[in-house]
Amino acid sequence: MPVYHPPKIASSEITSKSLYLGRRDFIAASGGALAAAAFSSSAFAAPLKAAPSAYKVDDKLTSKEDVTSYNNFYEFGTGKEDPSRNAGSLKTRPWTIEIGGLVAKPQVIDIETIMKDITMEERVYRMRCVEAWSMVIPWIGFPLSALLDKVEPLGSAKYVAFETLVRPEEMQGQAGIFQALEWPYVEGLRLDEARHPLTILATGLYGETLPNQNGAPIRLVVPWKYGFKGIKSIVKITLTEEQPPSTWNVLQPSEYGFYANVNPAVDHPRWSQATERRIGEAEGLFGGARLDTLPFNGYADEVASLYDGMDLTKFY
Ligand SMILES: Nc1nc2c(c(=O)[nH]1)N[C@H]1C(S)=C(S)[C@@H](COP(=O)(O)O)O[C@H]1N2
Ligand SMILES: [Mo]
Repeated sequence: MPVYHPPKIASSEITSKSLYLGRRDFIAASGGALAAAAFSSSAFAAPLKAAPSAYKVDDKLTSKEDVTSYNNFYEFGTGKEDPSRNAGSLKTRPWTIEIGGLVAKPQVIDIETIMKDITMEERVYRMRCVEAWSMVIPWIGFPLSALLDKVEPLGSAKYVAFETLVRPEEMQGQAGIFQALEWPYVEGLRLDEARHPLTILATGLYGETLPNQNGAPIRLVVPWKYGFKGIKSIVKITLTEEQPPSTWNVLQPSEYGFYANVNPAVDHPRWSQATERRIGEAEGLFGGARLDTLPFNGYADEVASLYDGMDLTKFY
């Protein structure tokens, strides 16, 4: 029986002095190539063609180095550098996604079929973690609605539930005595959120297939929500009538909601959500140059109407 250790996000992740700065110093001190290679398992990434997209923010891109070496993927450990160090063991082929529940055409779809049948496009999105840091990432993917269309959701379907792979032999954070979360990692969206054109399944970033640490071979990206909604390495999608469980909400409902819309006006009980630290951008000595966090992460024009009439301090 594993011992279940609910994680408390350290305050060092929230303020500017983080492990992340330690990593940079380490790479500089050990002089480049070897150290950099140790932090990157993008050796498996292959070029991936994608159409350019209209969905593109103007913010400066976060470097590929940062996007692929500062990660949250607790299946490979709770440290920011653990996923890039440990996710090389994940076998991403063969890979299937089982799609079922309240649909007319339940099916098991092979990732190769998805890559072949659906047109991929680039989406440059901001990503805002609930820990108050953010990145700008050039994803490659396709609207989740394209996949939902294939299975034909029934009229009774109101939500979409997602599950990550459970495979302790390849995911070292799932093996052993101490485990951070209950597996599988699960997430969910309301069906209208899932069908929104900004909601994508990503299969790549920076012009290549997804590195394992970013959720290969396929993960969810919902740019107006906190990053934990973006469930990685998906193996199962289920259409449901009831609101499905989501890992962080089940773990600590007072701190992490089901909706998790980025909202500078609703603070996390232990830290402010009004500002954020853009990874890779210098902060002043006194922690200056933090960016203001935008309602719905800057996507309010597109998505605010999904929540008309809802009290966002209650449905956080
Ligand atoms: N299966 C799974 N998905 C996950 C996580 C996780 O631990 N396990 N972490 C989430 C969190 S908290 C964030 S911020 C994003 C990070 O995505 P990135 O590492 O690609 O930037 O993944 C999300 N998806
Ligand atoms: Mo996160």
